[in-house]
Order: sequence, then structure tokens, then C-alpha cells
Amino acid sequence: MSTQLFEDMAQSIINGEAQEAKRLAREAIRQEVDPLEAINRGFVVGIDQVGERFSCGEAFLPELVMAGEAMKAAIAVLEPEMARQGTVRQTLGKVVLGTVAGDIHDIGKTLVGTLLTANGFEVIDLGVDVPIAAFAAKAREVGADIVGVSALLTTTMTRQKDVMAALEDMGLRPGVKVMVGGAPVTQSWVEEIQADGFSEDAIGAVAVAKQLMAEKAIQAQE
Ligand code: HCB
Repeated sequence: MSTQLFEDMAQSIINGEAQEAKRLAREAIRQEVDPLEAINRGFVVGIDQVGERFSCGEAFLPELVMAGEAMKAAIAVLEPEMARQGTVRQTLGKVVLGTVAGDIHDIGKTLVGTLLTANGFEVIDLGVDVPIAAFAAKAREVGADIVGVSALLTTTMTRQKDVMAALEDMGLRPGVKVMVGGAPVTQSWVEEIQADGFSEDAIGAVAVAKQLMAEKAIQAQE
């Protein structure tokens, strides 16, 4: 098949066109293109480009959000097809994600979830205003590799520490890595609570999550 379809897929993500991305995903199914190949050679190329442009200040948050939404729309079309064909998309790791109790900011957390999913992580998004115990309970239930804890208020960021304590109490640490984020979160806060990772943005969160998975693999060999 021509590479034009893959190029159009990448472009639909760069343009943040969810409808076009869905149309191209359906076209790939119609042309019997391997859905995994469509994701990796088409849509992922687009989201990577948007991510790089965002990192160097050439693209801004709305473009990132729209690209993420377009990516989600395309994957939603292709995932049932992958399941039907029995193709298993390689999962890099399982992430339980949420915004802490008392906090309803969800834009950044959702963006982190979208980009983690787009990059091959399985994400269980608990939403906003999530009770401390729910993070730990879900992590145990699904066998999470990473728990991502978002907090946007100085009054709620202390709950990131509480989530870590709850994981510790359940005996899940250090196997379950904790990645924190949100506007008030700083490196010194991360060091104080001894979280495993922190990122100021969603692209960085993907890199941190990959790094944490690499650390887990090394731990498993020891
Ligand atoms: Co809100 N709010 N807000 N707010 N809000 C902030 C957060 C202030 C900083 C604004 C200010 O005063 N300058 C402030 C907090 C001050 C503080 O505590 N230091 C504040 C306040 C005070 C409040 C209320 C208390 C206002 C009031 O009602 N009096 C109230 C609290 C409600 C509550 O949660 N209980 C409130 C409400 C709201 C909404 C509802 C109007 C709205 C949220 C809508 C929604 O999320 N659906 C809102 C918004 C939009 C903001 C600002 C303007 C933007 C937040 C945002 O979406 N940023 C924010 C000011 C600001 O942060 N600049 C303001 C964009 C995203 C992409 O960035 O930082 O959330 P992010 O996420 C990044 C990054 O942190 C990282 O990656 C993300 C993607 O790039 N990341 C993670 C995030 N989570 C991660 C988890 C990981 O594991 C890893 C990385």
C-alpha cells in the first residue's frame, strides 16, 4: 500500500482533526492495514512531532490537547479491530492515574493519561477528587506499575504524600512507582515526599514513566 495513508494519519494528528483521524483509521481497516502498523507508522509519528514542537515552544497547549484528542479518536476506532484480530498491542506498563481528593482540576491529568495511552501504556484513570485509599486499592487490584498523582492546589498537594503512605501501608512500595505532577509541584517537594518521579508536562510524564519502567526492570533482575 502507499505510504500516503500513513502520512495523512500523521498529518491529521498534527492538525488536531479528530474526525479526519477517525476517517483515516476506518480507511485503514477497509484497506486491511494492520491496525498496529497504522498506529505506529501513522498516528504516532504525528503525536511525536506535536510533542517535539511543544517541548521546544513551537506548539502550545491547545494544539497538544487537540492532537491528544485526535489520537484518542483514532485509537478508539482501531482498538476493537486489534482485539478482533487478536493483535496485542505491546503494553509498556500499567498506570493508575487520578487527581487527589478535594481537587477537581483534570485538564493536565487527562492530558497525561492521553499521552501515556498514545505511547503504549495502559491507563486506568480514576478521575478527579479521588480518595487516598482508592489510589492504593486500585493499584493493588490491577497490579499497577506506576501510580500517577495529580494535584493543582497547595492545599491538596500534601495528599500526594498520603497516597504514597497508603501504598506503603498496603506493602505495595517500592514495586509500585509513584509519579507526581500539577502546577504547585516542585523538585524540592518531590524530594521531600520521596516520590519516584515528577514531570511539569505530559510529554515529560511519558519519558518519566518509561524511565520508571526501566528502573523496575533493573530492580526485578536484582
Ligand atoms: Co483552578 N487554580 N481553582 N481551576 N486553576 C489554579 C490551579 C491556581 C494556581 C490559579 C491561581 O491562583 N493562580 C489556583 C491554585 C492556587 C494554589 O493552591 N496555589 C487555583 C484555585 C485557587 C482554584 C479554586 C480554589 C478557585 C476557587 O474556586 N476559589 C478552585 C478549586 C476547585 C477544586 O479543585 N476544589 C479552582 C477551580 C478551577 C476550575 C474548575 C475553574 C478550572 C479547572 C477545570 C478543569 O480542570 N476541568 C481551573 C483551572 C483551569 C485552573 C488553572 C487556570 C489552569 C489549570 C490547568 O488546567 N492547567 C490554574 C492555573 C495554572 O495552573 N496555571 C488554576 C493546564 C494543565 C495542562 O497543566 O499543571 O494541570 P497542569 O498539568 C500538567 C503538569 O502539571 C503535569 O502534566 C500536565 C500536562 O502538561 N501533570 C502531571 C499534571 N498532573 C500530573 C500527574 C503526573 O503523574 C505527572 C505529571
